[in-house]
Amino acid sequence: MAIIQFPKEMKWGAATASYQIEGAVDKDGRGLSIWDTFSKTPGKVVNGDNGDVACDSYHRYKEDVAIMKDLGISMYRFSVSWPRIFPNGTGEVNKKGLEYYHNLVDELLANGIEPLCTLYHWDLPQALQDKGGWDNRETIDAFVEYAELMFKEFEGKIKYWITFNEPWCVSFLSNFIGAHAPGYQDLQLATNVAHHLLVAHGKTVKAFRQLGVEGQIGYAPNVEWNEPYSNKQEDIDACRRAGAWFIEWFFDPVFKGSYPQFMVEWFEKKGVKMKIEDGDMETIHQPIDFLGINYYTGSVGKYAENSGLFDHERVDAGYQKTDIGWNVFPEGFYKVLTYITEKYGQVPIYITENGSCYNDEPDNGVVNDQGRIDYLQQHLISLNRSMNSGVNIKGYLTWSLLDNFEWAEGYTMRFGIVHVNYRTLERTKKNSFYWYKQTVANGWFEVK
Ligand code: JJW
Repeated sequence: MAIIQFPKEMKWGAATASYQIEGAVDKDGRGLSIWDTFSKTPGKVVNGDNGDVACDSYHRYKEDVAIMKDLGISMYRFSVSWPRIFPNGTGEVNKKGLEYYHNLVDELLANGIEPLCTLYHWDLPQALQDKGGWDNRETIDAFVEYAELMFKEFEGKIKYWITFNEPWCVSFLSNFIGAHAPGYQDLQLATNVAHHLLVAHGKTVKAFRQLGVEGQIGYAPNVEWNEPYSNKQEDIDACRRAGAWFIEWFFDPVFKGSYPQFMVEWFEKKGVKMKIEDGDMETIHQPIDFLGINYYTGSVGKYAENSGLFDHERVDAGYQKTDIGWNVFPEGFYKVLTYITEKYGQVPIYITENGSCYNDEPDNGVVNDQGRIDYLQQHLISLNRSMNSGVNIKGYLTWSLLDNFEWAEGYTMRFGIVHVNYRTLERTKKNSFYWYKQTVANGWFEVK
């Protein structure tokens, strides 16, 4: 038995994203996003699911805030649907869209919950995709226009801002692997997109400073831990490349103002030409107030000639898997956080996502998701170890408050601590909700 104790100042929260929970896709003047298009393209999403209704949080946000209040969290991370604000991506502003987020934010503040707002959680206006999306540098300016409007509109109400959620997913998963919208398979395109996201991030941080917004701004890359199968140099190097695709590729430009040279050389061997314009790297290299980290999983891997992009292959090392098939790899959470701190310094970190997929259903009103409780406990122990090793953790937000639209997996994969019945839209608090509630209230838990 052990007691795992967290500092009193630690913020506890939960996270969601617009397209995954809101529904109401044709309400109040919302424009289309690339996820409307993608989810309605046959074969892209399991069961042909889409976000038309999702959790209907657009209409049920008061009920959802009441759930958060009961949970006792001090912070809620949500994202804004860009096409609700700019139905055409740029130009005319849709007042009704702003009104929805004012209502949500006011409800949060009235309940003592700090809003943490993500500006881009994947729902790019389709109107901008029609002009090339993130491959087109005009999208950078459209994003800054949208961000500036949001900063001014919510000044004094929203104090924590995130530019981009999971830039690796937005670029490589969506434009090289092709699993997410817009679904292309082109490494040059994906590399351009990754760069343009970083430039848009930097320009937005600059605008935030120039406007003198009261608050803090950061971004939220997703990271995985890649553990070498052996201490052979070729295994170590393969895992270093696989890991750097998430970490160094997206961190070095922001924290050091350059791309990792060994990765650039590897990409150039694959035929990629870096398209960097004068001033881009200085723009990206802006001090940020905090780093958001999304961590779910890690894996053991080894060198395998001509395997994938990096001559790297995962090895099934017998770890338990969540229902989506991802390894439960809590030591990777500790390792990645200490790695980032050693490399980039003691930057303030919010864990903006961490959670697991277990598809337990209610039984007489009870959802016994013991797998999720175990996952949470193991990852919070790793987090606590990292904090005791000098990692500057300010807060922890679990993914997700609610079961929701899990992108290409549709509604088949549940990450919530609250169950959602997608037929009736009824919410049922899972056992993990009660475990987390107690942990949040105490600031500690007992390992059993
Ligand atoms: C990789 C699948 C083929 C979300 C991936 C699929 C295809 C080689 C969860 N984070 O819903 C990563 N999530 O919206 C943000 N994070 O490859 C929030 N990453 O591989 C959550 C999916 C993901 C992924 C999913």
